[in-house]
Amino acid sequence: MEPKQKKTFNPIEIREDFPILNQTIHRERPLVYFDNGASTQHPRQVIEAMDDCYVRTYANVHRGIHWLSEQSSAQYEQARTSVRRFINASHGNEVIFTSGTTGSINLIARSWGDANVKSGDEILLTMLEHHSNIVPWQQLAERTGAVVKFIQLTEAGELDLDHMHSLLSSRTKIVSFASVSNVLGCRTPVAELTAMAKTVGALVVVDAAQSVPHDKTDVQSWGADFIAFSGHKMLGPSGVGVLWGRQSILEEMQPFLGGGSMIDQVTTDGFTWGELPARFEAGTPPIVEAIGLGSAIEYLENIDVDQIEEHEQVLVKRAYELITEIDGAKILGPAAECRAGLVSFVIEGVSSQDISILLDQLGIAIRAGHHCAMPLHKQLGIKASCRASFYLYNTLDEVEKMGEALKKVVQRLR
Ligand code: 7TS
Repeated sequence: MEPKQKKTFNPIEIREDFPILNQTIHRERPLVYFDNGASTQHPRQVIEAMDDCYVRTYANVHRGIHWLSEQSSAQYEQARTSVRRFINASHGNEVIFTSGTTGSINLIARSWGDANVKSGDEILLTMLEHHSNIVPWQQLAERTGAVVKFIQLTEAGELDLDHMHSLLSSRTKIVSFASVSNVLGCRTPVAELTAMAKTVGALVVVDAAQSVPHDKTDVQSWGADFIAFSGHKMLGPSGVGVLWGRQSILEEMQPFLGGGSMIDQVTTDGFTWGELPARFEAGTPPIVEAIGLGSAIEYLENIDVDQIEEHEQVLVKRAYELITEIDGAKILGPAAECRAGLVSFVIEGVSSQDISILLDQLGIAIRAGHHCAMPLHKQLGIKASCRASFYLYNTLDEVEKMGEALKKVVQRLR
């Protein structure tokens, strides 16, 4: 189904689609949800699409020749088509459903990495990465004897492209980086980094978990070989995510999980693989979750991603101002103008954990901790930070509330 006429963007109207946001907690305080970097909430449309599948059309996919299986298989494949359209992939075969960003990156490390990476090869990451884009590569390095290297950040908190340049060599086999940092909120220049990596013939992987939900994604213009993202960060359910891979590379890759669906023939002597994308979707996939993700994409397509991005800019700019007014506050990462819709900060002499606990008592959900980016926190000389991360249903009024609450909380904790 092609997207309909886009709605005019209005966060107040949008909120009506999200039942979970319309509640009070902790002594009648309206819930303010600013933990969207971890996971987003679900509109009725997504809940209803999943519910409808369970109520009317659920069966396993690509197996039974019966009505229910045909219905659910068609809906599952429709979801793949929606993903393809949303990220501008050239073919549905390039869209593999996985369990999430973590599942996607592990798939690449196992399937492509084990076959192509040798002792002495180098895997280049950045200091911005989430553990999901570090540990699978460290595991690959342990298995193969490859070496993992990290591109450093500049004083301004951006990737140091000169350092990247100095690290690239004929030994660089893989370059993998986030398109948006889940801590600093900065966007990385994906096409430029990809072009640099390609000068030494490296495979390019983009961890797009924090950008696909918020920014327009065009995998063809990025020029990377793989991108990974998660359904639950873009209004969809948990348990489903996407690996987009260049078809010519996927065709050459061996599946890392074996089982049902991924084969063509199995005999007592061995097996032959199936076609794409089934080759990488062994076993029963997250059927209803993929259908939910398809519905989330249709919801986002009705709105216009550019407007979501603009709205988040307004919120982040105001949050930046309000946090900066607090004595001893330090915002991590670049200036408000060039960041995606999240802001991480520390406040001198006050524990991030305590801030988050007291904000929660006032109904405001933020995240405190290392946000699964321990190397970055270590580099910044801190153990933890607070993070407020926004999405299309958040309002300026909520940001003002957080600013006021933060002042009170810090006063109390000092
Ligand atoms: N990459 C980035 C950049 C992320 O932000 C996350 C999750 C992941 C990978 C992993 O995604 P998953 O769906 O496979 O778990 N980030 C966060 C976060 O910032 N807070 O909680 C989860």
